Amino acid sequence: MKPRLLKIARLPAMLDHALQAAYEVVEGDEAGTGSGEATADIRALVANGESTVTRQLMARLPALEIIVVFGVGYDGVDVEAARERGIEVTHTPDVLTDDVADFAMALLLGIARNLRVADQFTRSGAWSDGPFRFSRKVSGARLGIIGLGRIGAAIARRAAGFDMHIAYTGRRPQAVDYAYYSTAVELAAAVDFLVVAVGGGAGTYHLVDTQVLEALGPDGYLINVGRGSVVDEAAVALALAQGRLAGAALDVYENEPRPDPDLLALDNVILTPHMASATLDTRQAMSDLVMANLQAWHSGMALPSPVPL
Ligand code: NAP
Ligand code: 8YV
Repeated sequence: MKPRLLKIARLPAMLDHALQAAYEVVEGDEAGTGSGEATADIRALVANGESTVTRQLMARLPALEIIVVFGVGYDGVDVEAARERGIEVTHTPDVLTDDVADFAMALLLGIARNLRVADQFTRSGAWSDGPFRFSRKVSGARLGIIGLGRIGAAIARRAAGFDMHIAYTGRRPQAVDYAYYSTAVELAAAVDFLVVAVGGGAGTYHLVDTQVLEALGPDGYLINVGRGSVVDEAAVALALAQGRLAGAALDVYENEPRPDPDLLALDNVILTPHMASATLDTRQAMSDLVMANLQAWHSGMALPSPVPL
């Protein structure tokens, strides 16, 4: 008999198939099981980077031994509650870093050069009435990165290829040649493009607020590939509408899958559906890492990618 596993998030078909081959997959939700199935023997739970795994959910799963997150971000998992119970938590770092950094640059270039509106302009025939308006030069501009971790550092490496002047903020300075600012406000005041590459959770909630947007200013651009909770989305919509911010390109939102409705009508914004890591190659690598963590746990081996202590 296959062991039973609780799945509480939508996963790509390739991972669903791999899970189904090894487990009896019980489809559930963040409140427990959706179908009312018994959960007393469930020892493994699979979630994704956007999932919430509360202490209450864990309490409904008395045999739970491992929470496997399909994603690098695990801010929705109550890791402290898991530790108290000796439940392992794993995630999928590194394998998605390149894609997310590539996508951050695509968003940055896209909003600076106005790609979304330029495409509409060409399709609509408006070009016959004259040329498209000027856009913003990226090469040589000043870039600020909030969160110089795996993804932030990969963005910096790519931006160096555009001769950008790179600065960052984090909880502490790192041994790198980029300029360090101890606060997001100071960083925003010093750059043209501000990229959020930090994870979610209480420590980063609304790190980008009205004050940071004011510091970035009417010629500044905001890009978010980190977590929606890091940015005060209503404040961004207001600043864009009032011309206090030049543009924003967002892949993540406070309330997914519904971006703040005030953003939808604006021209100076690009909105993508949390897709920065969603290439076929990377989804396969993330799926493989999920399965590798489960297999290691089953055979009592060291887990390939537990969340850091
Ligand atoms: P990481 O290596 O852990 O990097 C996170 C960085 O954030 C660390 O360098 C950390 O540096 C910094 N940090 C933590 N708290 C901070 C704070 N309060 N203020 C400023 N900086 C802070 O993680 P990663 O692999 O780069 O991933 C980062 C995040 O990207 C994930 O957690 C996830 O939310 C997001 N993500 C999004 C997508 C997407 O599809 N859009 C895909 C993958 C990941 P210090 O410790 O020095 O502060
Ligand atoms: C995924 C993410 O899209 O890794 C993360 O933290 O946010 C993204 O890579 C997500 O986890 C899959 O749903």
